[in-house]
Parts: sequence; structure tokens; C-alpha cells
Amino acid sequence: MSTHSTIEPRNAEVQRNTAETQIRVRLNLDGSGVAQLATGIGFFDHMLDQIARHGLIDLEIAAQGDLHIDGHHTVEDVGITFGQAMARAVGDKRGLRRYGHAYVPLDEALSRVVVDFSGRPGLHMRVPFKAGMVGALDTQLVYEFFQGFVNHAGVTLHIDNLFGDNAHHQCETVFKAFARALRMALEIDPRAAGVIPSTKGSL
Ligand SMILES: [Mn+2]
Repeated sequence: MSTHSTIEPRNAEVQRNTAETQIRVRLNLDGSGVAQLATGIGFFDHMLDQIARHGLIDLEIAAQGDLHIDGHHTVEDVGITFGQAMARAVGDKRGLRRYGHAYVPLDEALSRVVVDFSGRPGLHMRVPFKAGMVGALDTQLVYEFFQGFVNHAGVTLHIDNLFGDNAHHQCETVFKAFARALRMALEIDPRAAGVIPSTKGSL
């Protein structure tokens, strides 16, 4: 039996270009949380920074989008491209813990995120935002980001904001809990190294 927990470097780079957006994502799942983010939407960069910092993922995202229209295409396509990079980086998911969950508070706000690297896209999100905009980010686009991510990463994702009066706080607890849940799910389980975590034998 192999004692190696993982051999392949778990990183990926994806460039995705459409008539609406040009997006480059580089990530390293075994990083230390170093982020370089430039989406053109300040508060969105602040949220992506949470994924890197609290997920211990090194993350570079550069996006040129049609922000003269609105942020929709940019935020959705960053989710898609991040999801594509995630799928490449996890590979066949050998040794992965697979499931992750976290509760994260920020003052009055509290969110719970549960993730499963199931291979089946599914988003179940209940976040009653108390404001339509946070900075330059339309809070409706948070759903679009996660939908793009799950579709291309092939994960099941449950996101619940349980409490919160301030939309900045609500949003930040969602992204921090997502990051913490990712960190747990993406860890290599030393007791199951080299094993694909499914009785089906593939994910
Ligand atoms: Mn903040």
C-alpha cells in the first residue's frame, strides 16, 4: 500500500474568452492563501479573497468583462472559469475527503455552507440579502457566481444564511463558510490516500 498522500500537484490554469468576458484563473489547492484578484468589481475581489485566505488556496483571477452593461457576465463567468479550474485541479479526486462544511459568523450574521465533490452539479442557496447592492456588486449575482461554479466544478453545494441584517456581513459569511467548507473537502485524507471516495469507484 502506498504511503504517499498525493503525488500530483493540485493546480490548474484556465483561460476562458467570450465576446462578453476574458477571464484567466490560476489556482493551487495546496497553497497558503495568496491572492491576486482583478475583476473590476471591488467588493467581488474582496469576496474572492476570502476563498483564497480561508480556503488556503492560492488564487489568481484576472477578468476583463463588459462592466459598461453591468456585472452579470463578469461575475457569472468568473464562477464558470473558477469551477473549470477546480475540476482540473482535483482530477480524479483520489484521496479527497470529498465532503466539507462550515459555519462562519460575522457579528450579527451567520452562514452555513456544505459541499460535496459529488460529480453532480447542484446548488441549493437560501440567502435573503437585506440590500440589492454591496459596493458595486449586485447581490443577485452571488447566486450566478455559485451556479457557474457548481455547474463546472461538478459539486453539490448548500448555502444557507441563517442570520444577518447587513448585506456586506451576510455575503462575507457566505464566502468565508464556502472557503472553510472547500478547505475541509479538498484535504487529502491520510487514512484513505489513493482511494476514490465513493462506493461506485468513480466520482
Ligand atoms: Mn468585509
